[in-house]
Amino acid sequence: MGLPEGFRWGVATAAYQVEGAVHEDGRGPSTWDVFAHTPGRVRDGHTGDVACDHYHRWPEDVALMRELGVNSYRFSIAWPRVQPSGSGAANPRGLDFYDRLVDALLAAGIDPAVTLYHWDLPQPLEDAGGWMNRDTAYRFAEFAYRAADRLADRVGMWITLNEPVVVMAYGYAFGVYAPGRTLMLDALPTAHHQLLGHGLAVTALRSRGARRVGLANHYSPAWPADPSSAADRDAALAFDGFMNRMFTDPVLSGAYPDLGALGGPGLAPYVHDLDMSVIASPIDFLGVNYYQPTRLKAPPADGPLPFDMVDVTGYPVTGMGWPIVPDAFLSLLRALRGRYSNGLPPLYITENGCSFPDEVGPDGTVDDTARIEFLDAHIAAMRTAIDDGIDIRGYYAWSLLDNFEWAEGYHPRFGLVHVDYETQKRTPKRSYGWYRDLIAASSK
Ligand code: IFM
Repeated sequence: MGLPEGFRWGVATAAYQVEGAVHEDGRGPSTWDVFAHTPGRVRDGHTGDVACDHYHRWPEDVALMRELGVNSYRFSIAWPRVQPSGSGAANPRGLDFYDRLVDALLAAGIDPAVTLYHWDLPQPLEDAGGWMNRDTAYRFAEFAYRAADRLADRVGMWITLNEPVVVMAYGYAFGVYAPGRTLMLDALPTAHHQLLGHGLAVTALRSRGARRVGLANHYSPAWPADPSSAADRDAALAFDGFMNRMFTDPVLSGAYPDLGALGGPGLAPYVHDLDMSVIASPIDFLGVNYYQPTRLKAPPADGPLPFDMVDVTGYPVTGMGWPIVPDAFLSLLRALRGRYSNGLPPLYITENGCSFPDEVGPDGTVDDTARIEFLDAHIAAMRTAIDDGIDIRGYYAWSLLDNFEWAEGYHPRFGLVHVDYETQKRTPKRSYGWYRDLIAASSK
């Protein structure tokens, strides 16, 4: 079976990871500016201050995308550019940047797909409690309104949140990402407040004419370490609820999954009347970010969580050490369809990709055969899912450019295009040419 009509082949980035220019045109500080500038938080003290300088070099980057042949670019809008203090009137100069970018993309035949929240919370909102504070959900909807007010006439696709589970877990529970809080299970309210922000933003976006609205979740198939062990199977189920269901069930079916395994009262104390119906506002698509499966075993009796993660062995790994398992991607897509059946909206693969320690060779090329193999196998898995009748309408490779990989700084290289951070020279890797040919062939 072929791809659906109008299938989107894209590439993705996020503001803090590529833009740089953190002090320009009235941008305020975000949690990631503060976190990255705190000694010991990011490997080798790297920060997003300059990143890929996409804020200035976007014309070159749009030209790279046009040459690549993608018909969509997924990027995020930095909230602290639009509302430097996190609320109030929009900063027009901040929005001007995205306005220019959107126009240039459209002129190049590339449809913009905008993410509103890819983790760069304005620091003044964090100072007021961040996502632990219910009010942040309302501030987020206000930001969504202002962004759409300026751009919804030209932006066809809006993604409210990117991977809210990562914000909750890495940002507020374990403290390895901004804002670096270590609340463990007390971080749960950040799940509800992000989802409430999503639901409120859906309405705000539509009120300004946004045509297609959804969110992008991170999914990881949960494998019991020993499938014959009931305790390991319970651990995998608990992880599945936490990772794969907590941010999807409420949106698609209006209720949280059973979080009893986490102990305590779960999310009930934070849910106000009508919240669940706001969160379940109909969406037009679900964004799926997939990288790897996770293996779980029962935790020790005094463990803080109802699961322990163990290495997935027996597979090749990426530069991050992540196991490469395209079959798990296919089973994830089938599981989503099985779980939500008719309630599942069309899917877009909003992120999929891998890092490797790519280097420019003496002949000036970057031979990233391993990335080509990764992408080839995962795209094949997606095509099998489409053949199965799963409604998948687009695939965005993560990422267009090598970029700031959060707590790992610039060490991992996820791009189809190599970036020399000393000179900002862009060098398309072999995978760029491979993806270009794939897109051209599938468009015939
Ligand atoms: O770089 C990140 C991105 O910001 C969110 N999804 C996972 C990617 C790779 O870790």
